[in-house]
Amino acid sequence: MIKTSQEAINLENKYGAHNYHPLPVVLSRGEGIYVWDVEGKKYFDYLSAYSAVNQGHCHPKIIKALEEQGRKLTLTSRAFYNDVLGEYEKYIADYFGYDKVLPMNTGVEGGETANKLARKWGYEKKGIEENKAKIIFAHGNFWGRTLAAISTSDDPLSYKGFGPYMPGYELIPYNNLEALEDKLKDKNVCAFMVEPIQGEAGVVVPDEGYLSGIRKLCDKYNVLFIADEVQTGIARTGKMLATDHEDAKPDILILGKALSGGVLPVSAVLANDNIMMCIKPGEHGSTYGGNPLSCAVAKAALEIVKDESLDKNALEMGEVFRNRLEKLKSKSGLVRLIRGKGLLNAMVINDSEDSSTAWDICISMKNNGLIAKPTHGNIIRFAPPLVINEDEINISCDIIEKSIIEYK
Ligand code: IF1
Repeated sequence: MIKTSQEAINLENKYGAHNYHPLPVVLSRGEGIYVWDVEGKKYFDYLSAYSAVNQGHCHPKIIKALEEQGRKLTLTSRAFYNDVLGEYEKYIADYFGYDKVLPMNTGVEGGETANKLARKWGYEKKGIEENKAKIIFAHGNFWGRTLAAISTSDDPLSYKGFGPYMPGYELIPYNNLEALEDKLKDKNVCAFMVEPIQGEAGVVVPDEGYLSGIRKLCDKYNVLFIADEVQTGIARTGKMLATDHEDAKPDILILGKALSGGVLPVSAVLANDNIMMCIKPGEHGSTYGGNPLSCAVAKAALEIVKDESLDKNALEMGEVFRNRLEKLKSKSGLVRLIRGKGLLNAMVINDSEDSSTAWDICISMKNNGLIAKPTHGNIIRFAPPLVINEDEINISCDIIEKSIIEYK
């Protein structure tokens, strides 16, 4: 049993791969918007596990679903039917307005599934020559750590040293419809996969009209619009989906993270029959994909988003948050800009990308009772659970303000 934070850190250093550089805080309890460290210190959680804990830590309704199903049937594999999957599939397909869902586990498995679906559709429905299908991505994209996902990355931290890379991918600038139209004229292009707001790139919000422009161009050139809503979905940006901010319904929708409220890995790919039925029995799968425990947890997590109007709350609290931090710009030369939508926001620090300023500010916020983490060097992402209220936003902004103003 871990008694001190240092003990936990030492164990992770000695026995765990060093594939992360965590903030020096050791969490041992979570409830709603708060987490506590081993010594019992309380923090506002402003990362929400990269937007997986939108419903708040250990939401009682999700934990109840986990316990009840966990005592009954957790995993059958898809070799057999079970009495939970079909009901969940209907629930989530109706919830987002698609014919069908293909259930997976992690976000990147959702992305891989979407890529396979798009290629298969390209060959069977668009008539692209076998092995010639191309998928277009935007510079700054991030959709996970598999070899395909790093093959589309232009961030050396993601791809360097892991080659050779998956062919059939091309990159264009984000938020640029002319560049997109240019690429879509290529008959071998089967899809354009994009985040409606780029998360890891530092909460990059595209111009109004970008998403609906993608929709129109994909219709014009018979190309599938794949929306990676693993981070922006499930009410994070103030709408159920970030693509709901415009007339931009994707052909393939990828969900993950908060689909399970941070309780266990659940992802999903949604599409209509003309696309989904291109994958035949035995052509794709996963041991845990669609397991009864995940279905019960995900259904509860989705019900909460509607019951507690988390999209509306994220929209309103996001306004309060950005208004507060905008004021900070005039009080401190450290804050270059604030950007975001709903409760997916970021602060760009007035220092170079490779400076330690953003990290140092996160350390000082931690000492003041709020945990957040820089994405790239000089950008701090702020993404609290969507259940946060106005008083809690103001108290946490006091902490952010204090940490920035005191920073020397
Ligand atoms: C890490 C951040 C990184 C994602 C989008 C798919 C996935 C992710 C838009 C894959 C995952 C996680 C991965 C985690 C840190 C975090 C992250 F953007 F959220 F901050 F890295 F960029 N699409 N994002 O953001 O989902 O397979 O992880 O379930 O790898 O360090 P996953």
